[in-house]
Amino acid sequence: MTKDLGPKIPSSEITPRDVYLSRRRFMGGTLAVGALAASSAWGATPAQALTFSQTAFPKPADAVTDRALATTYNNFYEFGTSKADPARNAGKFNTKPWTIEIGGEVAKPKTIGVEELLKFDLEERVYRLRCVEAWSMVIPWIGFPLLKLLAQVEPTSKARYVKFTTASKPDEMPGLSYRVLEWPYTEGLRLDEAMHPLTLLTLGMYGDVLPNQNGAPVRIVVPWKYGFKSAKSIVRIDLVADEPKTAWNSAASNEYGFYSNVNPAVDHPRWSQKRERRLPGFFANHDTEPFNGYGEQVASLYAGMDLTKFY
Ligand SMILES: Nc1nc2c(c(=O)[nH]1)N[C@H]1C(S)=C(S)[C@@H](COP(=O)(O)O)O[C@H]1N2
Ligand SMILES: [Mo]
Repeated sequence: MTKDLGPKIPSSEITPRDVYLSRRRFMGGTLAVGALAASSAWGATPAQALTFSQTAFPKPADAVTDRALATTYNNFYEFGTSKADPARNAGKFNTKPWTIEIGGEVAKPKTIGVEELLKFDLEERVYRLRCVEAWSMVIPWIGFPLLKLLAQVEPTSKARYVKFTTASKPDEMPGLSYRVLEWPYTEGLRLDEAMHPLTLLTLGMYGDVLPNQNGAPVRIVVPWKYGFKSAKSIVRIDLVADEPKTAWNSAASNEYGFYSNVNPAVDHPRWSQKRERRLPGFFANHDTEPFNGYGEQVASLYAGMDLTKFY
């Protein structure tokens, strides 16, 4: 089923693979990169390798972003608003034990621990992450399609949206003292978006569990949407009838729509979305692609919708 889910990347963007990928190809099979990460100069979380399978999931031709960058240049406002803050301030964030409560319009509400989530078939997905601020990275995430978890709770016929609520631990998250957003950070998807096989419930990256600054222990990654839709450190998932309020949409609905599909044709009111800065570059160096390059897989979800109105 996942065979033809890869993004369309023009061959002009093909760059030599970085060390990570060549090492990976060399090792093959189940990865054992724990040792690689154990030298963790790249973040506060001790590295802990995950076991996952090499799936047929196609990799984009883009070079994978250096893990040191992906774990030190973050948006996670609960730990501060500058890009370096999360890696600096997330060291005290305690993610053990951790459970997600799933409820709302479901036949079988449940509470599930991270240990249980780790027992799903984990796979690696190399996805572009495109921030609404017009920068992007390419990250090897590890997780499983959210739909597998949602199927277990049996959404009722009233369930049309999914709301994600994330952690709010004032003693461990210094950013919560600043009312830059309504806390806890919340996000939402339409049910069919949440059930799309590209939507990944994510437990790791670069072969290891998620570092705190990247949303430990569990986040989602929705690769065709701006990065803020990918809520970090999730504690609750509710199936709901109506479009839920979300943190960024509540803060400035004219700037951050509910859908927030990556769309070069719809500018942010304060800047263009036509191009993006693939980090570590300093200048816009890539054209932004509709749906972040995943249009073939997801455009049909929006058939007939005016995406300038539902931005
Ligand atoms: N709880 C929470 N989740 C969040 C955010 C946040 O501030 N708080 N920032 C979002 C934004 S704007 C982006 S671009 C991505 C960044 O993920 P990364 O740091 O793993 O690259 O996380 C998203 N998820
Ligand atoms: Mo973002």
